[in-house]
Amino acid sequence: MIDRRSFLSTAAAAIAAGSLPGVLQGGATRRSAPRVLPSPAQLAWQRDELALFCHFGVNTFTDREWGDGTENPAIFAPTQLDARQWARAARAGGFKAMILTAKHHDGFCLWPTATTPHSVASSPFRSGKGDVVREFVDAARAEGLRPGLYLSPWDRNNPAYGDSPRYNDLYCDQLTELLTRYGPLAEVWFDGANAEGPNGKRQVYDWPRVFALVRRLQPEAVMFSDAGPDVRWCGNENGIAGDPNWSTVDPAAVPYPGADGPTIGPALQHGDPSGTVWRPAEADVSIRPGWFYHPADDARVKSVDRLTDLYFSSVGRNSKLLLNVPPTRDGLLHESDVGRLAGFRERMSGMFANDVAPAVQQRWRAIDASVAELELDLGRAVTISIARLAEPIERGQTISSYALDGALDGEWKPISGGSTIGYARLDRFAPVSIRRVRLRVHGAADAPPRPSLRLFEAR
Ligand code: FUL
Repeated sequence: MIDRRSFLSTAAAAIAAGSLPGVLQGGATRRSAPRVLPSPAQLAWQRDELALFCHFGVNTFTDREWGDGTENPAIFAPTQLDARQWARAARAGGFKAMILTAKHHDGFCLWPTATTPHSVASSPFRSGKGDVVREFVDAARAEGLRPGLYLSPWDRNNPAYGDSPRYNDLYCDQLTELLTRYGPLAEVWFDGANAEGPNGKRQVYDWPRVFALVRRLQPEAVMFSDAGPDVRWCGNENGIAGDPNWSTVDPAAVPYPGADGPTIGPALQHGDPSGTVWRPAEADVSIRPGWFYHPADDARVKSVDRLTDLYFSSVGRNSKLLLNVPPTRDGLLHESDVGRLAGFRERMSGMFANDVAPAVQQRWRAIDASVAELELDLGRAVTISIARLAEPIERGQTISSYALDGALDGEWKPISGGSTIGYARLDRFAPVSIRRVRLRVHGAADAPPRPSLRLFEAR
């Protein structure tokens, strides 16, 4: 007889937690619409797993998080700026992409733009001849990393801001410069902040125009904002993706960047199994308390343990980790931060060094229309403490719950279990000795695809 107990108890627990409505009550809903699939750019974005975020600009020199736009460009004076050092540290940490704040809310442009004098061209940096964006993209590529750029829609300096058509033209001109001067970009990042307040300026952004411009000028880049269109925000700035976390969403649930309301948070965190667009979640977080560098935070850089937790709560929950490591006033990453990145890489290499089941025969069979199982006999007793599950997302996302059981000699015992899998699901558990393993998966709207399962030896 088939033992469904552990799977059912996992699914029941998920339903009790409100994360799996209807899985057991109604059985699987068969899918009638075509599967929603990721684009090649979205797949490449997800496979990077780790991207470094660099918040750098006038705030670095004023010790603030949000500049008000009145900063004098003369304060922007990094004397040892070395973007290659940033890129080397990122690469050494195992990162595959890197995103720079080309312009933050203060409106100061890190490239010599023709749209405003409020830029590096008016600063002492490289005697007004410098271009941080150029140095950044060149350094990223030289280290094999894919560059991306952040261009804040909110601009507290530009006089056109609030005069909607005029600012929209200017914003598109700035984007055009960034998208045409610096070669291929992997990601274009639009944050959702706009805090002018009740008596402040009201700017109505032309998002369809912005998105169409990026698509036309950089068809291979993914666009991030709360609302996508390619990658969505995970709903918090703590690097913690939702559970469950579907890469599909209902586009009406988060209609535009910066949209607010009680339903937005859950929609960003969890996605929607019957969503009609592929829009995976990106989990952003800073290695320090703030996004910009503040000397007072030098002793508050996240530990290797914390960074490891973040990997599990982002990549390990079908998301991507965008970790901010802000350059200092010198224009270098601080040695503490560089050390943490290297320590993180070392920890990862140790944790994922010994896959105990790389070439073991696996048996895959359907239990019924919505449940299937993978069974492995490792041929020897091993002690494991991490499981890495993955769904073939190039064919969409289907699995809505899973249960992992192990057996040494006798009966199956639960090891872990949960809701969605997607690109990756990472489970950590107390070391357990097993010889046989069984992974049961439930498909939400289709028969579940064969997942991959990797098990790592406890160290
Ligand atoms: C937010 C901004 O307000 C923060 O300063 C930071 O850039 C963060 C990543 O996005 O919207």
